[in-house]
Amino acid sequence: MRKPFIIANWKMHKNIQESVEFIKQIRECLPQAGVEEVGIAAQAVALANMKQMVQGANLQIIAQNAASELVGPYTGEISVRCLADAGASYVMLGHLERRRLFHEDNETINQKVLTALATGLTPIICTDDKMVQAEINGEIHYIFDQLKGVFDGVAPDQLKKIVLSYEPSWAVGSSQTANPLVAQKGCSRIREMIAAVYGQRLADQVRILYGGSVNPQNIAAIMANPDVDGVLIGRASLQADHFLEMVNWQQ
Ligand code: 3PY
Repeated sequence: MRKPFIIANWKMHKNIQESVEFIKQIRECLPQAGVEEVGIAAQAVALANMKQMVQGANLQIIAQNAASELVGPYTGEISVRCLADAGASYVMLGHLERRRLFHEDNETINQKVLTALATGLTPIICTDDKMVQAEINGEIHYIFDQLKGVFDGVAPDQLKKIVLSYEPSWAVGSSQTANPLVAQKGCSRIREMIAAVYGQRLADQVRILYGGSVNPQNIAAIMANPDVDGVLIGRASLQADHFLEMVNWQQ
């Protein structure tokens, strides 16, 4: 049984005070940990303050990026060690905006994945829609290559813990309507790829989330798909009442 995982991706929107205030507003109204996992991916400097506010609530603190090296002369980078110290339990890696704006490639993301795993921080590996485009053009290989590169050196028992997400580029940071069928198709293709490389048993255990234009109106339809185990929410997660509506989508 894969537990649903609902994540707010705040990108670079909230400062420390706003992040803390948000947690104060929502922490009493979160679903039970047994029912669903909830997380917020915030700016690194806000994580420690946010962690202090969580106080036993069902809320994971998530970093949005990390350095690929564990320690060393990398001015301006933030290590997974520091993120873990600050209270992060997960780190998002390879988000479309990192790939598109900061030119991160599969090799870099793979290095970050291995470094995170080595320190006990669980990676949330983001992938985009190259698969769907390739499929339309009659080529369905690209996403397999992309994912294979990102998983290089990841052992099967490590894979079980990893979370994946599928975020079509046209839906990220846009107000386009997310399509539940596209969400299901993307997530199921990724699961097929995992099954091809790691076997069906492991593929059935890995959580695969959908990201892009999720909002209170469409979350239930997206979550109703058998291969969609959760969502990464951009803009619609910035308002506490909207986020609460979405984490309580089952009610
Ligand atoms: C979006 O919905 O814009 C996202 O980037 C989710 O990660």
